[in-house]
Amino acid sequence: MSLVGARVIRKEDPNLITGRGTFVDDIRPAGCLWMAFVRSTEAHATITSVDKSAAEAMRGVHGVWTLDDLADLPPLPGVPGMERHVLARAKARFVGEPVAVLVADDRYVAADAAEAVVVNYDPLPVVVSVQAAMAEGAAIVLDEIQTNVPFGIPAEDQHDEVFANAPHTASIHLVNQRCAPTPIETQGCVADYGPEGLTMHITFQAPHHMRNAMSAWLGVPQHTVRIISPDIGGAFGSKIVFSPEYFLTAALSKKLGRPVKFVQTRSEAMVLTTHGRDQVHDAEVAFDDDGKILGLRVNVVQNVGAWPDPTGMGLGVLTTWMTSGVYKIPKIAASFSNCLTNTTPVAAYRGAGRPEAAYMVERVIDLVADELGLDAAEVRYRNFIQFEDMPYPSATNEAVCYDSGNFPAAMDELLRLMDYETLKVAQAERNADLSQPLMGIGFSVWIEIAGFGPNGSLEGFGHIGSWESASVRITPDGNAIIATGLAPHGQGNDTAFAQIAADELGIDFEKITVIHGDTETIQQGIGTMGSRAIPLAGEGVKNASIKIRDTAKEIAAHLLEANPADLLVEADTFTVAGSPDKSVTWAEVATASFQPLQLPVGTEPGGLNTTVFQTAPNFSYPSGAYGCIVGIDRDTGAVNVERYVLIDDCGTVINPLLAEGQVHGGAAQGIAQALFEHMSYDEAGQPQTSTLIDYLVPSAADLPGFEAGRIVTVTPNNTLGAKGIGESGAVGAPPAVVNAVVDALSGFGVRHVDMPVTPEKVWRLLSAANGAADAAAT
Ligand code: MCN
Repeated sequence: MSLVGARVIRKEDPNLITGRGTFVDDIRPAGCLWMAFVRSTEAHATITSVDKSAAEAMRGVHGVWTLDDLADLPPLPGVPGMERHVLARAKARFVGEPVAVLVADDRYVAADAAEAVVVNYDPLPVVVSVQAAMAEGAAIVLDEIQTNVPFGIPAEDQHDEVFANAPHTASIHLVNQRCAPTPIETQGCVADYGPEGLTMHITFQAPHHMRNAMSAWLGVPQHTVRIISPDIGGAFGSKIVFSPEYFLTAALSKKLGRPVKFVQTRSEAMVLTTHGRDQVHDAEVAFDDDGKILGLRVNVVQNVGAWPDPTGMGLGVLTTWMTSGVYKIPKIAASFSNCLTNTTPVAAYRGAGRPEAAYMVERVIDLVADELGLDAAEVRYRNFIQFEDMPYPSATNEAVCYDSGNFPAAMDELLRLMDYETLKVAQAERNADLSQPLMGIGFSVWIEIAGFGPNGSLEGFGHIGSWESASVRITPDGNAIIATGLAPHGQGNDTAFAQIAADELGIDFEKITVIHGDTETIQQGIGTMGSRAIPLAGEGVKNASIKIRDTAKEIAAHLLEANPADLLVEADTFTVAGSPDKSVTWAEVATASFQPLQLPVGTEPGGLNTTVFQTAPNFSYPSGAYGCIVGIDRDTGAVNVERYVLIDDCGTVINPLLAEGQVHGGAAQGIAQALFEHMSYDEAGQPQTSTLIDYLVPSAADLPGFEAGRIVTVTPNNTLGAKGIGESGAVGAPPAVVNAVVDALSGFGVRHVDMPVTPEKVWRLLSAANGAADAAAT
């Protein structure tokens, strides 16, 4: 029986749920010191003085440093010409930016010492919003570049004639608010710089990427830097950023000759860890009387915060690439600008640029339906790219070619599961009954880019390329060890990789161990980003397993005096087809592989060990159709998600249990973005939501029980036929919620509500509409 496609429970869990996981904060080397920051209380200010004397005099403090004291440290790897330093240089540019660092005996002394450092600031004008930062005469965030808009890509053609001649046009202004990634485990690291080099335990998604960058930054050979990403309690994209604290612990460990540790508190994480989203869209759509879209123009402004992070600078590229969504839009003009502000830097967050695109297109489709008085599902059907159109080159950019998908089929399945026709009748009844909550139905038919990245697309990323490494090694007792360069942090990839290998090797699933996350045991790797585990590393595991199996068959055939082509392998055993009594076990073959006299002539000993550097010819494009039903309290404006139906298409599913878990988690984040989460600042740049009291991550009670279905269109870009699914829920979920809310409120003349759709916003809209109705009646 094939394990690919089976609902296998997670290999990882017994360790984790019995408290045997090893997270960074569990690493406590002897003599370890603690690092703490003095962080800016001002959003934009000249640092006029830093008085370290009281802190330096405290017992247990080993040193206090500003950037001037660490002048030998180079800037961090980053965007050329705009590199950030490990500490603020002359000016503070956002609240929470590290101004000074200190090291003490333990975290309590370190925290007290940080309080004792006195920093004087001369405040400067602050820009928080992109509108303020782009205004004439706005305060400049980075003096060295003298502009707040360091990068952007304009549209080649605005398609004016399409818009001038279209029967209808409509426009919409959308704010995709700033979110904090908020994994359960905050960022942390333990650096131990000894005579033989640096060993670092770190919460990082791409250990090899960090090794390469760290060794270059320290100016030491790569093999003297060992990066270990142990168990990681979630990341959602935020642990791929070169945060200053990682580099400082290494530098200070080297300076002091002692291990140095830093683990963010939760409120530090809210301002130190990069944020996500924060885009403003102005979209204009041209369409005909039937609701067929003729053209789409969108201008995106990305708030990148106070320091441009390379992943943050690339978000607009991904958004503009995906502005066609699942629709045939003949003319697209998509442009973006990156804008600096006095806020925490913005970088990758689950979906990274694609949720913003999906949100824009799906709101635009509802806008068209609303303008023409058409059913929102019907307008989608009229514009879908068809199954026969695949592979489909999008009109957005020549790099974007959808590999596979069947959007009408996904929508059919969604409407069937929702029972749409019955729902519409129920909606009409409910909305006419003032004693019942208002009801709204919303859709999101979305597509995203996964499987980062195809040949060439990640070149330059840590000075390597666009692949993932997968090694398979058979031990003499017939067990298999799989090692991948991909370092997961909650996805359950060990289980999925073992399923793939078990099918190819014919070795029992329980006898397969997966390792990752240590640059000493795994020589090269890229890491986790852009839902690439299965399309890249999974495909690599498959190909490495096939290679090993074929070599093993040669040895088994030699031992059995049979033809390798006649051998079958299953249940840990090679048998000769038609002669089941002639067999040899994997353990016997693996043992023989180390015994030269047992091997066929010309076979080297130790050969059941191979590494594949797996590439892909293209991205994979998962897609889906989501439907949401909301109930809105007419008195308070509170939105209740009554049902959420998810139809996903990630091609071949390796493990439905894990794939559904991934979608549930992502959809929870997407629904939370739609209704609850907003990392907000006041006009002085002070964060208003830097604790989990103010920043509303959802609890299980805030979420519906998900109803999940699936369609399968395989990708031609790997032999598994599998696309990534790790970000799908987060990409697809928000628009269905907002579309449902606007649908519920449409009878009150409401055309749009920005996320998060708080009870207050809805209450104000209902009150305004009721007030207007009362005024009209008198
Ligand atoms: N899977 C499957 N069949 C497929 C594709 C995936 O069964 N065709 C299942 C596999 O079991 C696999 C898992 O889904 O283990 C995820 O695989 P994949 O979609 O290839 O994505 P990655 O492992 O590369 O995950 C990255 C993605 C990203 S980019 C973010 S951000 C993210 C996410 O996954 N952050 C997460 N999921 C997360 N899940 C947890 N628990 N924590 C995070 O921080």
